[in-house]
Amino acid sequence: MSDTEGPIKTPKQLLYAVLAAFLVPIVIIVLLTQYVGNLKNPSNASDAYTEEKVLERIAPIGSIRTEPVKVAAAADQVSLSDGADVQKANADPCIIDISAADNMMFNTNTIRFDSTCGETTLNFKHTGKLPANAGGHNVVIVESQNFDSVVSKIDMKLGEDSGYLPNDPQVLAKTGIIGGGQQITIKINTSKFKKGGDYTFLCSFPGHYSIMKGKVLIS
Ligand SMILES: [Cu+2]
Repeated sequence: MSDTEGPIKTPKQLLYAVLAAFLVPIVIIVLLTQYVGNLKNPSNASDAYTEEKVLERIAPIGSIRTEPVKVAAAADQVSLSDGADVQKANADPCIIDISAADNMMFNTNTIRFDSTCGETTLNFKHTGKLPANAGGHNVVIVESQNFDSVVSKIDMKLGEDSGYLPNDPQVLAKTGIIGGGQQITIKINTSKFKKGGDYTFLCSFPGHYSIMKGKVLIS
């Protein structure tokens, strides 16, 4: 008869069965709690949508910095006076960056040619907004003693690309006239400039040269 009454046959077995009936559910609950707690933690899943984490995930894989930005930054650092500093900002002494804005001023009063360069690259940028035919600028280099003679030859009929100047031996170098936002580059053979000579750069847009001018130093 007692065989059919189940597995518990002694008081000791009954005691274990009762204890197990309490302890097993408690152990299961504790384990479940830990399992759910761990779901939150691995790799900080709960932080996945913080601003920092989102920005980290959508961060661009690279960025591009264009050269004009760098030129503008270099020009901003120097004030209006010292060409040597303009070139110091540009590591290569054979490259000269110079600019002018709608206020009819170059960003420097001095540019410096290094006679050992042979050929110097001159980058000129119009940082203003006026179009070339209304407020264009350029860079012309002359011997200072020929300044008046050269500006007397300015003639708008010659066109913007000529800098409104004829091809004249007194014009040692010139760029075309450019408008706001434009940039122009010329190569200048600096071997024809004498060390210690007196040279001037100017803008040959009619009326500008009286204030848009500066010294070219040859070192
Ligand atoms: Cu000008």
